[in-house]
Amino acid sequence: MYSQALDQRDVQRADSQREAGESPDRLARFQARVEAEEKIEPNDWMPEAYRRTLVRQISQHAHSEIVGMGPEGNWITRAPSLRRKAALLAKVQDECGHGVYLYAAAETLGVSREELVDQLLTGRAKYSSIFNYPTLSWADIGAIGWLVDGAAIMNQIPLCRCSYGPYARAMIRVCKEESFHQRQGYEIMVTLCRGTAAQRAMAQDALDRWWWPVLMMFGPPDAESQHSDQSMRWKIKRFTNDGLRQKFVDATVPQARYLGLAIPDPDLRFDEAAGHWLTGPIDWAEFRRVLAGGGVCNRQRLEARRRAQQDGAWVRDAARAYAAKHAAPAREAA
Ligand code: BYC
Repeated sequence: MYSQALDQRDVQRADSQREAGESPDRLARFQARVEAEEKIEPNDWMPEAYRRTLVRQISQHAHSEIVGMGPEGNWITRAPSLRRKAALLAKVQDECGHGVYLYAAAETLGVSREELVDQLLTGRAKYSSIFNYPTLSWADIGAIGWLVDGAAIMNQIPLCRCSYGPYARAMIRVCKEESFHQRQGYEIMVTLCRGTAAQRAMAQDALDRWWWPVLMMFGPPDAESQHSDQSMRWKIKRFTNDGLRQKFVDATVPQARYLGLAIPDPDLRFDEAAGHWLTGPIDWAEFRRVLAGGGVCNRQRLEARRRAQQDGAWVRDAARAYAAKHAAPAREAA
């Protein structure tokens, strides 16, 4: 622990030394490249704060994909048919793949995957609030695909144009797969809504529980978002949190109506002049509570990751031993 604290101080010292060497000229040249829509690549010069912002966002995104496998993975053995099981299995595997691309993109910024995973397991890094809610019924798998992946696509399509090349390129493939995820979820909802009264009630119950947490996925309101302004200037983010949330609401309300489901918001109304669906107030106290560890499943989700880390220790040891064994003859031959 003590040596870890020292290492952390060393890292912070190195960061501020790098920051001190950032001349206004260099910063202006960097900003001009961003504004000209040039992609910033790993070996290019970049301000330390830009690098830190990307490591934070990309790694939290990676953690979300990995933690996000848990709530759905829970239903693989209980999927109602072989077809549903195969689709869900493929979706959960895709999410693991997304986590891996994203960790690789973060590593291009000079931070190791081990350090990033350690930040998650020690509670220093966040993951999406949405994965701290439980999956209580099969309809939740439909609602997650439709709403959670729908929100993810809304957020991630603009990230395909992020100024940092490796993140933008990873997002292109991720978004293609997310689109399949969203459709498999919506198809589950369509099937349930065309089914028995009990199936329709199950679909409505899932929408009732997931609607508000999904709106919170887009992050705090713009007025309270600490990072949005700077991330927009750097073209890491292309839209604000509220802007994306509104696009999602506008796209999703008609989908709920097609399903014959009611959005659980008595204040929801269409503003003719603005051409937008306006929601009632979001309970930001709940969002803060979940971020602070007080959600229904926070503890369970982190415990699952810690257990996976422990259970995988022998695989990492074996891989290291294998690499060392093969490196020695190669060194001798050289
Ligand atoms: N949950 O200044 P702000 C998926 C934090 S994966 C937790 O607006 P920013 C999927 C934020 O990190 C979904 N924390 O921040 C996977 C910051 O705290 P720190 C994940 C949140 O970064 C499997 C503080 O609040 N998607 O879809 O400008 C199956 C202030 O916020 C949340 C991504 O990660 C939240 N919801 O904007 C199915 C996309 N919101 O870091 C689906 C990439 C905010 O200072 N990330 N915070 O300690 C982003 O686009 C942005 O990071 C956010 C937040 C829009 C999320």
